[in-house]
Amino acid sequence: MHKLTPFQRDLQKLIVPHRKLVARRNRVDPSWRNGIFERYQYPVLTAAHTPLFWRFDLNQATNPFLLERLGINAVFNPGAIELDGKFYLLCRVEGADRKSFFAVAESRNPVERFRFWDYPVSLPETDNPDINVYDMRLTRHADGWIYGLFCTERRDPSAAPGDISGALAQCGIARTRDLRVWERLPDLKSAAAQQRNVVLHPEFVDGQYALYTRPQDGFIETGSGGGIGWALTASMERAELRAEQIIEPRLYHTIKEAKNGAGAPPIKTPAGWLHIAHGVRNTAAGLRYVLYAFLCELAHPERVIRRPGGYLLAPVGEERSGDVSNVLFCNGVVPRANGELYIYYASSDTRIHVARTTQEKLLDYLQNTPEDPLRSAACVQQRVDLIRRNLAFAPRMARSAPAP
Ligand code: M1P
Repeated sequence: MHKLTPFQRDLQKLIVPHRKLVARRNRVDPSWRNGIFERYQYPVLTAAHTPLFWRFDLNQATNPFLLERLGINAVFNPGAIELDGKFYLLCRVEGADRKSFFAVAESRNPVERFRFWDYPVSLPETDNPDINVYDMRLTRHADGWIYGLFCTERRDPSAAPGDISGALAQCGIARTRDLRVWERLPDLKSAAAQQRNVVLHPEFVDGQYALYTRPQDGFIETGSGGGIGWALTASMERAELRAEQIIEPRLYHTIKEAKNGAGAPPIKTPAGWLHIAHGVRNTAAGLRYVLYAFLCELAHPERVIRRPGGYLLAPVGEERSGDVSNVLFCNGVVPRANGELYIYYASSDTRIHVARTTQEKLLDYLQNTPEDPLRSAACVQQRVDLIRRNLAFAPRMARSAPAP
């Protein structure tokens, strides 16, 4: 039998586990139960899922030690879409060099076996080249295009000479029919110094394109201003916002105290537009990002009509740690014709997971979860009301305090 050379043996040691990882089945995590959504045992994509031929030079003549030449650091924050019965994740892939780029992974199954296309997305640049691009939201718009709105970051031209981290974040815009060929359009023009987490509404509103925004001034990390904004533009080919109205503000001592941002494009349901967004608060250990949901009126997508208190999804287990720990982020949800919803979310800027629910359950959650009453005493009252109702209904559940 033909004996493998040491190089071939080393290559096999890469190929075999990689194949196994990409083909791995994913099951519902039986240890999680809140009735609202199901978690899955494994992440759907990680840096280790990226093709070996993106990372290694596989030619023994030019790479005798089979060294990794272009490492991948993380795969996270994907836009998501279903096309002709297949599921596509437009991932933020971060190289070992810190630059992010976009790459498509596809699967026939929404929870497992995602495989990257051979090449990442070749995103055309504008006259002002992006330094970093990330977090694309995919919107299948009523005009027939699939739009990708993403964050484009460039060095702040007004930064002091010694300041090499001052950056300007703006909304980049591209569109496609097939996720393969992309047409780059001019960046969004708005009055805000910083603009991230911009999401395109899927339908025309008053004959115009409607955008969820996050206008901020000043320093990129928290800035001032913020809240989820709403604005209209006549064209996406020269998208320009005149006025932005904050429709979903930040609030003191809530999960969205420091920042919030629109996530996936909203989902149209009979009860309204369903949003999954992220909220950020400060902790002694740094910022904590969680996902939350709200519902907007069908005829007036700028009017929030339901705001369940607290978070929908927060990091648990391995989700808690990574490059930026204590972060969940979502910019892609796939609604299915049968009412299922697949929420793709990233944990700690490192890997991608999926949660499964249904439109019916999420609407129940949105319509019957009480709002955050904003004070401890009022929160206790909310819980006491629930306990009372439960114990009247099921008195045998009561556990009185042990006698002193
Ligand atoms: O590191 C957490 C997230 O921080 C930014 O999100 P936001 O603008 O809402 O603070 C983005 O860089 C995002 O990609 C990242 O996951």
